[in-house]
Amino acid sequence: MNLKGLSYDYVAVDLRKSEHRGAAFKGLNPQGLVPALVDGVRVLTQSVAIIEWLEEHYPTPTLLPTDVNDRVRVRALAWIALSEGSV
Ligand SMILES: N[C@@H](CCC(=O)N[C@@H](CS)C(=O)NCC(=O)O)C(=O)O
Repeated sequence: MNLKGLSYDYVAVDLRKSEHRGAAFKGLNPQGLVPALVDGVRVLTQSVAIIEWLEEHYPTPTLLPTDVNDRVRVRALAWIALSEGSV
C-alpha cells in the first residue's frame, strides 16, 4: 500500500499477546491469521489475494512485471515463499 501511495489506517495485532485469537480479530478473520485488510465493509485475507486485489484496484504503480512470463515467475516465487510453513 505504501508502494502504491495509498493512505490507510494501520491497526497492529500483537501476536505475542494472542490478539489474533481474540473475538475482535476473529470477527474480521475467523482463521485468526494476519494480515487482514478492511476496505469499508469488505474484509480481505490471505496475503496473495490481498496483493492481487490491490493490483487490480490500484494498477499504478504496478507491483508486477509487465511481461507475462516474468509475472508468472514472480507469482511462483511468492507461492513458494508462502507455502513454507504457511496456512
Ligand atoms: N497464507 C496466509 C498465512 C498468514 C499467516 O500465517 N500469518 C501469520 C503471521 S505471518 C499468523 O497470523 N500467525 C499467527 C498464528 O499462526 O497463530 C497469508 O499469506 O496471509
